[in-house]
Amino acid sequence: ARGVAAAAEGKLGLRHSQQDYQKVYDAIAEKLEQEGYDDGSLAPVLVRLAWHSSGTYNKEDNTGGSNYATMRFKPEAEHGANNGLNIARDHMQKIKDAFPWISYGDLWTLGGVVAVQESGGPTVPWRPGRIDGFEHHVTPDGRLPDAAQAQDHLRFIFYRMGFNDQEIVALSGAHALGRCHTDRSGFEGPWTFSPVTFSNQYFTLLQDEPWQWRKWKGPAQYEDKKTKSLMMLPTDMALVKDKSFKKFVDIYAKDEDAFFKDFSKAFAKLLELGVPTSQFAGDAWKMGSE
Ligand code: DDH
Repeated sequence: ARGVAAAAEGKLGLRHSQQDYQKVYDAIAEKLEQEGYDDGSLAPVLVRLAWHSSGTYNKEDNTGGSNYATMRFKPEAEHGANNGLNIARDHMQKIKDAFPWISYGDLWTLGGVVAVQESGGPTVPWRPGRIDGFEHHVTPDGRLPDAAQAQDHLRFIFYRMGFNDQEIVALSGAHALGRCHTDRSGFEGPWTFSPVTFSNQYFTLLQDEPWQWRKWKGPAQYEDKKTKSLMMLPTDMALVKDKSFKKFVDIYAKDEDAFFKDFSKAFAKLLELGVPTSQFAGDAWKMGSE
């Protein structure tokens, strides 16, 4: 098993230390804020890149996941779910140019960790070891969730990755960050009032606000009755319609620490899907900009 790790290191030329990766972390962190882009930060779209590059995993045949960074290849870049992620990939290419020794899979997943932590979220343990693969590693379209569907679909998609109901709800809390774009998914608007701050507001809003169908020409989505400035997808609302999911929404709405703890665990697990343990040199690190 160590042989594979050694081969991976050989391919990279040498083994890099935590301090080397911390420099990459700092370079990503330094460029998160982008005046004029969305709500002023690239963090949300970098989290989405990390998630979509990992969420293709299928535990049945061990295909997909973050190992090979296959979204670099046209077929996967063009999967409908990945619309707009070219913005995140192009941005991360500038970091890659400055640190050419890092693999794309490590870079994109580290980007997700930086984005969550620098937006005020929990520390997410992370370690390097992913290797760049080939176009034949691209998985078929349809492995990421379809926002128009409901609880059965969520379970079908996330159980395939190896997650349970609690982890599905915790991961969904990432929608505290960011917004939907009509030219990417067709949906429109942010989930929370502070879309560049990682918090449990997604859950408090899901629990407390009255939501109604938005009347518009776009795809079916919900709006909050009071301000009509927030949105929920049909898959988001499934978390309060389904009893087993709702139990965890209530816990996370009440207890932000519980959400942070569970999110950190589930997100770290997500980012390692499809990576053979033998490619990791040791335990995960806690990175950060102290
Ligand atoms: Fe998501 N997500 N997501 N999401 N997601 C969108 C944006 C963002 C679904 C659909 C959409 C997760 C789960 C789900 C983020 C993180 C995560 C958009 C809008 C759609 C649609 C894209 C656009 O128009 O720009 C669905 C469906 C699910 C589900 O079924 C569970 C998970 C698990 C995560 C995660 O990171 C762990 C983030 C962040 C965004 C905001 C992106 C942005 O540019 O802003």
